[in-house]
Amino acid sequence: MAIAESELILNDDGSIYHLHLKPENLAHTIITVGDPDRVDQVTQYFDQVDFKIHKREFHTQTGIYRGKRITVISTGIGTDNIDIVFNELDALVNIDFDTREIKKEHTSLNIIRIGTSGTILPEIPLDSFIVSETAIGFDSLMHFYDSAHIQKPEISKALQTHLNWDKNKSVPYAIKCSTTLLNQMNSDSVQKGITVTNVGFYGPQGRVLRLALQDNLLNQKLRSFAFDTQKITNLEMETAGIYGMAKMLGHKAISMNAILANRATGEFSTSPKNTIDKLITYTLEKIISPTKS
Ligand code: R1P
Repeated sequence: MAIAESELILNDDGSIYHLHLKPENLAHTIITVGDPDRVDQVTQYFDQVDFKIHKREFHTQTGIYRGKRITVISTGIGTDNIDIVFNELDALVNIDFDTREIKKEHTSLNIIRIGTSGTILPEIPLDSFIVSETAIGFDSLMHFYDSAHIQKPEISKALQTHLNWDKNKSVPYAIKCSTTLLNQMNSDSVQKGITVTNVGFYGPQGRVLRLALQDNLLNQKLRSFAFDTQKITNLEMETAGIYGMAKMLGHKAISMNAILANRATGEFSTSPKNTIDKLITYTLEKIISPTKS
């Protein structure tokens, strides 16, 4: 059945509503970044860039890195944007824009986030890299979808008990990364961890400027939580949404985090751009390296 014009909105030029992309503009390997300016920071390493567009916070470039076609897209901040980006990326490959029907053959995308993040563990060094093996969402995005089958409720339940979670907050959801992409991106220079995805940067991540918090001990309790010996390593704002949307839609996703802040020691990186650059070149090399099983 054709999807109505109000549900799948296409622009006059045939591109998808927010991202302003047409199917031919998209590679099947996609790097997402939060900051629109980081798109150029990634594609500066490409051999060629064949396509560029920007609309709102969604900047996209598609080009070739060492023979591999890659699209780099900025999502802006937060899982509300991830809902838009992932639905539209999926529509670009899995919905026929002429008939507005779901294609019979499913196309799976490989999606890699290159983002910044803060650690809550004092022993994790500034400027190091964390790959999110598990993401726990403190936002509510997954609760609007039929998503129980992709969640890990045992992790979420253990965390809610440990945190004495306030019932007015959204129930945390836990989702695993793609094992294939984890194996591809992992190395001795990257630490695996559990990433918490927050609904804000300040209060929701325990930062106090002028406002009092509902739970002053949140980060302290997050620090003492462990599931199967794995600890919560870092906080950011997109990964759980990315993992959830990718799993539900049949895509592979992995989140790479450059640790710019240590929330336990109060330190912030003195060379954030350099650290992000290193994570970008690391990730690009891993993308073109042969896949381990
Ligand atoms: C907050 O400053 C932003 O930085 C982190 C958070 O997830 C949030 O989007 O990631 P990016 O640097 O990729 O945007």
